[in-house]
Amino acid sequence: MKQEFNKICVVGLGYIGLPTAATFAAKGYDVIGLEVSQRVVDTINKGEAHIVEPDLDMLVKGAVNAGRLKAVMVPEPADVFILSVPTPIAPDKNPDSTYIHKAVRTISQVLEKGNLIILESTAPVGSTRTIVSMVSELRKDLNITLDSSEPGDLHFVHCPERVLPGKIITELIENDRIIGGFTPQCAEIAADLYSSIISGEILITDDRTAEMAKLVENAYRDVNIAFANELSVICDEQKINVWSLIKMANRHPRVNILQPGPGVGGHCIAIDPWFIVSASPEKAKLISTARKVNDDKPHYILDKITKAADRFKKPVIACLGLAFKANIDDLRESPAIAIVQRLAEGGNGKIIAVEPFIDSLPESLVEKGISLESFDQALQRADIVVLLVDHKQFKKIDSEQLQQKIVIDTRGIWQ
Ligand code: SAJ
Repeated sequence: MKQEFNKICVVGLGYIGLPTAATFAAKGYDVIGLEVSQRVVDTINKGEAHIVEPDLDMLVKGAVNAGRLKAVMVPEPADVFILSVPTPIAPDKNPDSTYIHKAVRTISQVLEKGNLIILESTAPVGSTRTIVSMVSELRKDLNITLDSSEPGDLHFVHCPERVLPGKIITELIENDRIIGGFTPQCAEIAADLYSSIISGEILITDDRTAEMAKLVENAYRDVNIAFANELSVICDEQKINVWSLIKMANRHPRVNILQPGPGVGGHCIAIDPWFIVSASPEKAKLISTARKVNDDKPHYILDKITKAADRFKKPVIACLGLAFKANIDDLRESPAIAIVQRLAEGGNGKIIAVEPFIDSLPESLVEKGISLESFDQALQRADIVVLLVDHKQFKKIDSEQLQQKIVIDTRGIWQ
């Protein structure tokens, strides 16, 4: 079924929302981005991106200059609403859908018959249906049926984002895309829209399967990283170099072990598996164990650093990298941040952080007496060098710079 969509409203201009908004704008749609942060709105309306992501700056600049992308703080009517707001977990590890619900209440005021509402945020199974029932409560003037076999005035789908930070623009266009419709007709309409921006294949299903598919993809990766992390701890105990071991094991045609690290960070892999555990706590045994293995890894690394620091009176410890993974500026849920913070709290000497992708440290680290220094400066001063993120800037190093220092390389880049 063909439906004409011209104006798109993207709710939440973060790591997913902004690239999505700019990509639709580049294809000729009129796009407005609804944001709660004045700073983000101002930055985007100047034609700049507030996050570091390859090619994003150029895309945003082009879209804003062409008058196709505008950031706003007050909702306006549109043909399509794409929700890309955060879905964190609460301290008790249950999903926190507050931002989705807030976004739904906001857009409800301006929804019109024929609108397509797309949930792109990763969300617990059942979230799309909750949105349908929320809108049906909030807009009694529209015909919104909770029976997915009957068509209503609005169309609802879940189309999970699946892009990898650091490659967002490429993957946004090239990845296959799952579209789960509240009704088959909803999915068809959304597929028509996405086919105008993506070159990957569109896979159509129902909303609940689409929600679960996204959670499963990230849980699968988490379990596999947990295997690598557990292996690294076992190998430490058995005095085996885990990096050479993995390289060799991976030469088997059906073995592909991932890389150990200081823990799993970011707003996705470390969070989404809990949505499955929260819904099926008795059944999701492997998924929940993997989460615990990965969550334990920063403590293990911290312990290693503390033991090394005990050999000095007041050691200078250089911690290389704060982002949750290589070559991005995203510090959300970063194991490196957790390690550096706890190190400082433990009074383990002078802590220097090196993070080439940021200009200033978060206040929470400054308060703990941590300073941000250049790579060279930090190497000169350090007694202990801890490599936490495999940023490209850290890969080239003169081995002499590490002589006389205790080196803890959590990513295996200097092996
Ligand atoms: N990590 C390791 N070892 C590895 C791979 C990753 O320790 O071998 C760590 C990273 O350092 C990082 C964390 O895991 O701390 C997550 O990094 P990642 O690159 O695996 O994933 P994200 O969080 O950047 O993006 C993931 C992707 N999901 C999958 O690959 C299944 C992406 O496609 C999703 O769109 C994204 O989550 C999301 O938004 O859900």
